[in-house]
Amino acid sequence: MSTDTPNAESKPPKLSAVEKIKDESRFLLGTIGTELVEPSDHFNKDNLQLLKFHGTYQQDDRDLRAQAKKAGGGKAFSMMVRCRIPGGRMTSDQLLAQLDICDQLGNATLKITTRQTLQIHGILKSDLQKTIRRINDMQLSTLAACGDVNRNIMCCPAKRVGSVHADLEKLTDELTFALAPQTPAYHELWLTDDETGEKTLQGGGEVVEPLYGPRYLPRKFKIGIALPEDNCIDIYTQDIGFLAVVRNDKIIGYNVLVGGGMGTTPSAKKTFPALGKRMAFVAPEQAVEVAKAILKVQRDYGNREDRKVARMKYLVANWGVEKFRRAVEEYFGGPLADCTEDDVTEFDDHMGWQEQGDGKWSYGLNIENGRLYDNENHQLKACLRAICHQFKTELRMTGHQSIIVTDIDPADKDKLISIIKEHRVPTTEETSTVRRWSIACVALPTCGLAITESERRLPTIIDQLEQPLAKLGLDKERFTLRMTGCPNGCARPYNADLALVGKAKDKYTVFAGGGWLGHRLAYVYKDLVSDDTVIDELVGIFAAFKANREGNESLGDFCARVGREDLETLAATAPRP
Ligand code: SRM
Ligand code: SF4
Repeated sequence: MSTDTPNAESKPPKLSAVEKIKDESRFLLGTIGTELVEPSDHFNKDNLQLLKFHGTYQQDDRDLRAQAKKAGGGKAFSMMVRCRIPGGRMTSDQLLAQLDICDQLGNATLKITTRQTLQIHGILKSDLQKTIRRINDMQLSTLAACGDVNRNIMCCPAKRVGSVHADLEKLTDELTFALAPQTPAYHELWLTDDETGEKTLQGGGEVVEPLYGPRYLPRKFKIGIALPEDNCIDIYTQDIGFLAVVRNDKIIGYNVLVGGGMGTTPSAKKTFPALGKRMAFVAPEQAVEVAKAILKVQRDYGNREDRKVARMKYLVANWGVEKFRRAVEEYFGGPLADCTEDDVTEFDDHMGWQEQGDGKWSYGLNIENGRLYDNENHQLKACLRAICHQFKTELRMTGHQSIIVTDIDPADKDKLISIIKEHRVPTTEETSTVRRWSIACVALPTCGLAITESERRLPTIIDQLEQPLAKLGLDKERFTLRMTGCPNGCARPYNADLALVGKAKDKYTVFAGGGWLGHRLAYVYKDLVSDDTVIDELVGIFAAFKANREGNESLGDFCARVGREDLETLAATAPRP
């Protein structure tokens, strides 16, 4: 290490409680096996931390809490099970299997997440092993879907012929493989039959986790891979972003961004959302080793005492990107080149029909907030089942919680649309622009950290925005609208054109001035806006935009240009629709 790179050993460690749990867990085994065979309907505290690494969270239905308390009962516990589906790519059979699991063992819904994967809610503890096993039977995994490890890697989901997209997907798969935890605990807990439940770690050799070590990372870790003309995976919000540098239709390398992240705790000033910083250019064959080097820097120097500031973005912010890069170079074993000037220029959500370049077509179907369910209005699950049975093609999930059906012959395009319509699911073309470009996190009733509604509230907010937007002539205007039920930022609100972030009961912070390109942080427009005035606040912003925009500037660019105070004044005086 160079002299101005702090030495890992010089740090006197006063480990956080979670660090101790990881350290003593025998590589994530803990006593999960014993608890699994016990009749209790929930797991105890320490194992809850370890279960995350296996892709599952213990939750309770918060809608039922008060009722249960009144009746003298306890919480209605269940497990959320999240898959790891790199780049969101899955087969029709895999989606069909997930739909079966959610119907038979879960709460009959599936959630497409903001990181291109699937979550099942409402799994009983007694069905957990069966659920994880069935997911693995379909060649999917839940290992490292959550926890202090590298999570599901995001990659542009567009299906295109040619080396560019093939290389993006190859890198996604190589990174997934190279950064996967190696512990045999996952296999032993979920994929072997052992009636006793007592587990002792088998196999693994001397070094069970050569990359992570016994304490894994200080915190969760996220990677995204994008093209400059298509930042659909929000590269500036990732711990590591690989931005492809393309010359003559070939990827010649990647500009590597480090230290992005959204989560913040407003009461803790030391926390903040951050955009990734441009660190270095790497050749394609260096990318995996550089990712490993970055991960090792975070592993050895990231904060293990205070989980609030343990994400890599704080290390990058504390050191500055130059010093961080020098540490990466030391682990990598050589100097890295400077970034090229290539940066993000567009964001394609891949909705509607797109040509793949091989004579076939992909259709992006907008899924409102990623929730797949059937009700009296539409049969979304049944629709996807019918599509899977009919076409048996590959499906891809987007970072905006939607789904792309690939490999459709031109002759079958009408058939696909008629299946969608038969199930009364709105096609992308029938979906308003504001709805199409919106996303919301899960929040209530399953998320234990939710302060307000999000996924269940945003659709009705949009219902009330559609008419005013049309009256202002802004109904075709593209802007990202993102909502979260707390400041953790699971729908990446802090770089959107507009965002609502749950702050107190039925009160939101309104953010403005980010943008659909995702390369600028938004500012707090107004805090603690109550639910019954939030529509009025948003319509005020639209009216100000309509009356004062310059040329073709986007909503986010307009809000960033005028700034918070002027935006407030303009919103108060602009003619309302
Ligand atoms: Fe998230 C915690 C849901 C993407 C930042 N997130 C949670 C938990 C597990 C709540 C908990 O800790 O008890 C939520 C489970 C809710 C539920 O009922 O299912 C949850 N996060 C989600 C998902 C499902 C939202 C969605 O509706 O799609 C997303 C799953 C992604 C995946 O497939 O892996 C999800 N979470 C994100 C993102 C967006 C992203 O990664 O692109 C972020 C912001 C980016 C980032 O990481 O900085 C995000 N989630 C957080 C945080 C704040 C982390 C921080 O650095 O402060 C937490 C809380 C924590 O870790 O302490 C959190
Ligand atoms: Fe839960 Fe908050 Fe994430 Fe929404 S943003 S899913 S409320 S942790």
